Amino acid sequence: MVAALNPVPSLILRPFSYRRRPKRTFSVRATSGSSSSDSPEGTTTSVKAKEEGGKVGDGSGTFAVPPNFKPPEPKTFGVRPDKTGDIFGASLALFFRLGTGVFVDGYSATFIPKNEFPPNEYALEVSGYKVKEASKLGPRPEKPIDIYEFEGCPFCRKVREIVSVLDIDVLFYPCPRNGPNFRPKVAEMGGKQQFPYMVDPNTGVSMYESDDIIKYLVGKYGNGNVPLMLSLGLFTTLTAGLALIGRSGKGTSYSPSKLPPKPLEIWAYEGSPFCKYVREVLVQLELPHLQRSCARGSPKRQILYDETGRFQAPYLEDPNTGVKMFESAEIVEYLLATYAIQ
Ligand SMILES: N[C@@H](CCC(=O)N[C@@H](CS)C(=O)NCC(=O)O)C(=O)O
Repeated sequence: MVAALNPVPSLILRPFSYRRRPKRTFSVRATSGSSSSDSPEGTTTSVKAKEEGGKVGDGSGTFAVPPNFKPPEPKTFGVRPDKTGDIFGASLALFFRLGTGVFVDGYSATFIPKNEFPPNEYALEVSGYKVKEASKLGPRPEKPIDIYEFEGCPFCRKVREIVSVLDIDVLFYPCPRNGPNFRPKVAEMGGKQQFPYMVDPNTGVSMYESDDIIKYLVGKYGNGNVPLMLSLGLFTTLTAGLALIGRSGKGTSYSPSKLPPKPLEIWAYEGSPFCKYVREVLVQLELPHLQRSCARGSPKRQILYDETGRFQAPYLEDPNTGVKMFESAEIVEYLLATYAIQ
């Protein structure tokens, strides 16, 4: 059977309110035959999933929580001892990219004595002080931007950095090498397999070329200025490439997986090594995921705080199983147990 995955972000992700969570509105239909093109507003997000062991993208929605699954206790800035090398490798990116993707545009921080800080408000705590963080956001996209890319690609990294800097939410369609679903979809939409590829369902604009995507996004959803570290041409691309060496190609090639009917949701940002470690596996398994970008200074940190009683990234919400969890190492184990074809 050939199945069609029809994520229709335009239906579900109506205006992002930073107080109220948008309703998840992806619908997937399993059909035999060609992919559907009847998504409202003409967005080209339907995908013809290729069969792989009869399991890829069957749209059945029968994904179960792994046996004995228990969400782990969150440990902010804690590294599980067996993951020290992985997190260290992922942290090297911060050095090469001078922290680009850690802070939202126009970031500022105010130190307030702990006892003067309002309760129930998110803040980083630093030796007796609460750090109130803020940023300056541009116009907000009503619907998340679709980006087709893969983790181990320097050009894609540049675009992921600007996404975090602008604090915009993105529906990522992973395109690892040999990925059966979204690589062919990009060729179908744009004419060639080149990554990153962006589709903005708010304007109907779609494009290749990382520098063009960056300029488009800062023009539309920022203050029009490309941050210095993303404006240095070859130097930017070289350092974005060096940022990947600590993970030696992780998140580049496809591992056989079951394609779920609904995109996963991940609270994450490019500057976090813990998030990077998780995204590598989301990409490797070709799992579409809606990133709720939440770099330092993002007002969305308060939303997660209100929902869970804390802020910590990454945080995974899987609408296919109902699982919600913190902790990068356990998130990776969960993803492999639920979606990898062994
Ligand atoms: N043990 C956690 C650590 C995650 C973590 O500490 N993430 C940082 C971002 S790199 C965070 O959320 N810090 C809290 C904050 O920024 O307020 C994991 O492996 O996921």
